[in-house]
Amino acid sequence: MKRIVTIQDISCIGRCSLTAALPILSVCGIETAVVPTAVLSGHTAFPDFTFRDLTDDILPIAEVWRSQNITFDSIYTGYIGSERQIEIVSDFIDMFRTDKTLVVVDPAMADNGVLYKGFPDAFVSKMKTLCQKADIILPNMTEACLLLGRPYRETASESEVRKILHGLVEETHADAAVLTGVSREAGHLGAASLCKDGSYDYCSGIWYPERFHGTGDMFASVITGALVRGLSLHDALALAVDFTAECARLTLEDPDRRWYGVNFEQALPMLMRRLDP
Ligand code: PXL
Repeated sequence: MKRIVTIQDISCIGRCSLTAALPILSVCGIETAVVPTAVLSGHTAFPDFTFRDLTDDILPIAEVWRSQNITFDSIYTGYIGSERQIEIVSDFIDMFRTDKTLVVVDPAMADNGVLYKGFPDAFVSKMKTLCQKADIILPNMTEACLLLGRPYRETASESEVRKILHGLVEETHADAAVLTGVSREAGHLGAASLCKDGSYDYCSGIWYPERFHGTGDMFASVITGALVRGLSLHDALALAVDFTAECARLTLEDPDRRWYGVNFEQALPMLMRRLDP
């Protein structure tokens, strides 16, 4: 069985980061080790929250794992709480990466044109250095614009999307960049990708006109799980887009839906069926 380590926070309530990545990767049939970067009472969109920083636990965990010869097929990083923590996560990648490791960096730091609460502007250039360690990066439009120092625009033409993706691949040297939150036709929302070899791809699903929190984490977890399972980037992209759209549909259908995250749990059977038909 393949084994991933995912490095991100535990938002105790909020349906994001580890509480989403862990069940999604388990459904993908992948053993999932976790390195929690921080424990928050809830994600940073809650009006207030506790934050226990676990930066100083990361390298001791890594050192014990190294002494036990534990290896990973993939290292997948998400929300990281501080610039110092990025440096330590970067050291973690250096400790465990081999020629065969797939390093996925979701630069989870911003949405809707703004950085998440608590991040200084300098966080962006630090996150860019982590992206430079990745095989695949998965920014949304806000994160991509920040990483490239471009002004944020909610919509982008196809040529702008291609330009952004070219910029990302060029400046991070990642094998592939996947840009989420791209809309090319009315009523559809999807993701576009560009590989180092110049191959461009776009997949879309139905666009539900509502802003949902945490969908980037669902998308990143599915694409990582699918790639580790051996799917092509195109198939992984299509699956992640469909899963995210299904999460949105199920959430809108729920009269008791919560404001802070999507009903991804109800979409897990669909993910399982698509991976093991
Ligand atoms: O969904 C991304 C995310 C993860 N973790 C924390 C967050 C957010 C987004 O706001 O605040 C703590």
